[in-house]
Amino acid sequence: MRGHAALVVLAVPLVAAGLVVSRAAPAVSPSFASVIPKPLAEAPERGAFTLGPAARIVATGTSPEVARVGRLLAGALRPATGFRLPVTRTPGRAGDIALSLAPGDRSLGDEGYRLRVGQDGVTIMARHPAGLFWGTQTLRQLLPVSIETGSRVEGPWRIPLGTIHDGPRFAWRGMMLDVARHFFGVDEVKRLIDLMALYKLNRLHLHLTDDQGWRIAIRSWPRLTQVGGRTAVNGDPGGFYSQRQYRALVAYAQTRFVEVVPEIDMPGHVNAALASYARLTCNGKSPAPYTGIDVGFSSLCIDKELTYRFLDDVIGEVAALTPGRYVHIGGDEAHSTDPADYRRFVERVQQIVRAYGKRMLGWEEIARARLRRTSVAQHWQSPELARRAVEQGAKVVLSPATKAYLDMKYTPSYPLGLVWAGTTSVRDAYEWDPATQVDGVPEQSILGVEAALWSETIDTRAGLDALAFPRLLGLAERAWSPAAGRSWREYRTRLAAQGPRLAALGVAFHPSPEVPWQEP
Ligand code: NGO
Repeated sequence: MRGHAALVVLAVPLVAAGLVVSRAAPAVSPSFASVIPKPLAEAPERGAFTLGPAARIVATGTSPEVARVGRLLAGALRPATGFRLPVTRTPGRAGDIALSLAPGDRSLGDEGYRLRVGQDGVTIMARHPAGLFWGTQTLRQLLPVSIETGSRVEGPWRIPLGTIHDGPRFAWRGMMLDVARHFFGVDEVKRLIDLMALYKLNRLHLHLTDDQGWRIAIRSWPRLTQVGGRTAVNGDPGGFYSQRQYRALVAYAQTRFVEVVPEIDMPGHVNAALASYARLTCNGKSPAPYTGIDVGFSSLCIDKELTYRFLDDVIGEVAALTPGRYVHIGGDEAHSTDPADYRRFVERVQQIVRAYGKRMLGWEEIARARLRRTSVAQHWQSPELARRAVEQGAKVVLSPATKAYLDMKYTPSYPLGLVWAGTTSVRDAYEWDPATQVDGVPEQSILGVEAALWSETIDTRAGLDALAFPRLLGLAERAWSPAAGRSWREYRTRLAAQGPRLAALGVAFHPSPEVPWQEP
C-alpha cells in the first residue's frame, strides 16, 4: 500500500477537476471485501464471471416490480458496457443475470437478498423487490469502477465469484438534506437519491421550511413560496418545488426504494412563513425576510385559531403528496415559544398529522409533549430528551450531531461547515454503535440512523459532495451492518476502494488523509 501523501495528491486533482475516469480497468479489481455497507455474510470463491455482450437480465415470475428492478439494473450497466442487456421473462441461460422473488423465504427478511456469482452467471434472490434492488447495488460494487463512468469503456466486466447473504440491521437508514437554508433543485436531489441507493440508504428526509426559506408550494397558501421561497442564507437565490416537481421527486425516490420524508418545521424556524402572511403573527405584522444563520427567534402564534387552520391546510397538502408513513414537524429549538404552549402545540399537531393518516416524526424536543407510541423522535443532541421519548413508548431515529451531522467540519481549518458540535472526522462518523450511543436508548427502541446535512455553508453540488462524502458511507454502514466484527482499520481499506468509484460517478468527495485512497 502506498503512503497517504502520494495517494492524496493523486485523488485531489481528479476530484477537483471533476474528471470522469475513463480507464479500462482499475488498479485493484473489486472484491467481496470492498463492499460498503459490509454484507451480513459472504463466501468468496476463486475466479470470476465475465459479463458478456449477449447477457440478458432475466426477471423471473410475473411481478412487474422485478422487471422494474431489472430495467434499473440494465440502465446502470448499459452506458459503460455498451451491451444491450435486454430485460426478459424467458428462462435464464448461461451468462445471464437472473432476478427472482422467494416470498416464502423468511431468512431473507423485508429488505435482504442472496446474491450468487457463479461461472454460469449471476442470480439475485429476495423476498421483496426492495431486497432485489439492494442486491443489484451490491452487484454494481462488484463490477470494475469504470462501470460508473456513464460512457462506453472497454471491459472485461469481471465479477468475483462467490455468495453473499445480506440484510439490514435497521429499517430506517436515512439522510436529511436541508433545502431551506440553501435550495437544491430537483436534479441535484435525484442525483443524491441515486448515490444514497448505491449505499442502501432508504429514507430521504427533506427539511423543506425554515426561517430563511419555504421550499414546497402549498396551493391554499400561495405566498409561502411566492414570498417565502425567494430568500436563502446570505441573500443567495431561493427556489422551491412545485407540487408537480415534488411528486416527481417522490416517485423517482420510490422506484429506488427510498421513502421521502417531508419536514415542515414548527412552531419555531418559521420566519419565512410569517414574512409571507402577516395574519399568522400574533401582532399582525410581518417580520422582514431573514438571511442570517441564527436560530430560535421565530414562533407561530400558539393562541390563534388561524395557526391551526394554516397547519391543517399545510399538513393536509403535504400528506397528500406523501405515500410514506411519516410527516416530520420539526419542533426543534422553539426558544421563542413558552414551554407550556409548546407542549400543547405539539399535542395538537400530533392530532392533525394523525387525522391525515400519517405518523408524526419530530426532533427530540417533541418528547417534552405527550407522544403517541407511533410517533418518532429524532435524537440530535440531548440524551435526556431521547430517553423521554423512549419512556413514552415512542421509537427514536439517531442523528447524534457529533457523529451524524454532515455539516460539522472535518477539521478546524476545513473551509465548509460549522463547528458547534465539534469537528467530525471520517473516522468519527464511522466509529460508533447506535445501540450504545445514548444511555437508556436500547436497540429495540431505535428505528434507525440518519445522517443530516444542514446547508448554512453550502449552496452547490460541490459543497454538498464535499461535506457528505465520504462520511455518508460510514453512516450508511452503521445503519445497515452489525457493529460486531468491524473496525476502523478494516473499514478504511474498504472505503479507500470506494474512492475511484465515487470519482467515476463525478462525486467531489473530501479526500481525507485518514483514508489510504486507492488509485483509480
Ligand atoms: C441544529 C438546528 C438547525 C441547524 C443545525 C446546524 C437542529 C435539529 N436544529 O440541529 O437549525 O441548521 O443544528 O448544525
